[in-house]
Amino acid sequence: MNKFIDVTDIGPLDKALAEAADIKHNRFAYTGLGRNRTLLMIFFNSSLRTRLSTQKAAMNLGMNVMVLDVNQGAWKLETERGVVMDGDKAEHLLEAIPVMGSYCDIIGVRSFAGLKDRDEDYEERVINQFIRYSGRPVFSMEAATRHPLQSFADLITIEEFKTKPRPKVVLTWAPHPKALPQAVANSFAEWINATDYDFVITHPHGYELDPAFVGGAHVEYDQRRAFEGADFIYAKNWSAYTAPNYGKVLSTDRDWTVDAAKMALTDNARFMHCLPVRRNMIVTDDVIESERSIVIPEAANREISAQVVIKRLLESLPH
Ligand code: AN0
Ligand code: CP
Repeated sequence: MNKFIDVTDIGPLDKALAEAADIKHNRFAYTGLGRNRTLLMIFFNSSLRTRLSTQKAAMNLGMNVMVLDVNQGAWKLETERGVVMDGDKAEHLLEAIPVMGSYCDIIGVRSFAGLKDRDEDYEERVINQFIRYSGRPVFSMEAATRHPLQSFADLITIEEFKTKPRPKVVLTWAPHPKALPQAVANSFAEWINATDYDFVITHPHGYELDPAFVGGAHVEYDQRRAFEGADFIYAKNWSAYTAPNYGKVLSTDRDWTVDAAKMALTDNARFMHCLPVRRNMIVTDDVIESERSIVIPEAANREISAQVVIKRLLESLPH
């Protein structure tokens, strides 16, 4: 594996899940693999979990880790080619990327969607430029349209907590005051569609996701109906995908907030969210604090998904 951008990069999911289970029980079995290897983590956007879990995963593998917050202390970067750079941006990404590549062996990149130009976001320009110009294996720490380390951790978590072979998994939109990317929802759909689970997506009209990610999932506009008999409720907000509303907040209707009355419609479902979560917008205090909530073990599994991915990237490096 020499990049990790989407579900296809990880190969067969049963193998990846078995490797995750092995690593979870033997976190320090591969400390020799990362010796004298350096991970560079580049953040164009904020993070708590991704930053800490990915650094921890790399340290478990014996790596050295460098973290760059592009917006704090680095030169402002131009990303468009052909621009006359007479504004506030002092450096071009096309120089910055190979320079950064020269100091490390593996690069992780976080770069969210701009939510202004759909084509630009869905072309994944920033992470693709890293792949093309860094000369290093690159992995996504959430790019414009996907968050695969999150989805992999979500899948590990569902496998750990499921009580039937084919659980009913429901991805539900929930309200949020600010425009958020579709990345977490897209990626979750992409990974769950790669399993044989019963998969339902529910959202208000206007919040349809890219059909390429929805795939064969059942889309149910009535949230309460979607919740019936569910084993896992996965809540997430996203902004509109469909033109002409791309990147817009169309609703903050708290009738879509996940609460105890809706959870009572499920088959005693587990509650999941990638975090950070806005309480009493996305989910009520009592639901996220209930014993059915697995948001903390879900977040803990980010260390495991990252370690599988970094281990495989290390194994791909020339000796
Ligand atoms: C981001 C998002 O929705 O993509 C990161 C989630 C992991 N969330 C926020 O910006 C609140
Ligand atoms: N779930 C997730 O990626 O969290 P952070 O944005 O805090 O990294």
